[in-house]
Amino acid sequence: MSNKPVLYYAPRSAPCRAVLLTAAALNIELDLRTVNVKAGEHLTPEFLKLNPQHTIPVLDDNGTAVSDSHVICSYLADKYAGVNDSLYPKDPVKRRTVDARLFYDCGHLFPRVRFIVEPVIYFGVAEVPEDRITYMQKAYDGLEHCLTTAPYLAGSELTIADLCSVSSVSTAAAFAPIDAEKYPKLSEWLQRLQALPYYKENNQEGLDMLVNLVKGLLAERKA
Ligand SMILES: N[C@@H](CCC(=O)N[C@@H](CS)C(=O)NCC(=O)O)C(=O)O
Repeated sequence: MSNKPVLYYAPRSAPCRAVLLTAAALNIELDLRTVNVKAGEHLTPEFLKLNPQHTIPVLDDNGTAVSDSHVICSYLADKYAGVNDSLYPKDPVKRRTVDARLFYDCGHLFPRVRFIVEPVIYFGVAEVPEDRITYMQKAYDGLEHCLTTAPYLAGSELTIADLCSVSSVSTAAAFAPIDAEKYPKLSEWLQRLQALPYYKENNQEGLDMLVNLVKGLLAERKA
């Protein structure tokens, strides 16, 4: 008998929240184990055996270790979605669009988010430089164009690209507001994702914890 897949994660982390959203969309129960990055729990020999790159999230699916949130989400969808493959289509033509959107999150969205929040959490920074906010907002443009003719990033159906991107975008928006006049489609998309029945529990709660932490540290240091 196989056990529930174990997810090593932190509720505040955007990539971890992407996996929680995907698991909820697929109706998969995970065995959640928190990892405290600030305390160095991701650098223990046991954790390094699971993921030598020492990032969270990491999934341990009955002995199969999977790292990187985008890879975990595609793995979960491939393995557990059953006949309805809309979250991560098997058709190579459809899948390539989803993959391109996932890589945009991995290469553009999340790195810009992390350069806003991580220096505050880990390096005692007292202010987010204006150019980081502007640089974050610049990445909204690529999303707006994806959404010109479709409600979701890869077309007419919700995919893991939306779930991975929304964890980054919702975090970004707390620090680099989305101008609804400039990015109307992106603003609507965010509201569409926020209306998912599993969004609050699997993204909003951890997001609120992160935003309160970062804004609290910034306010303390400004005082
Ligand atoms: N591309 C990775 C990024 C994961 C990542 O950088 N996670 C952060 C926490 S939000 C982390 O583990 N930081 C610790 C480290 O990089 O050593 C993913 O999507 O999983």
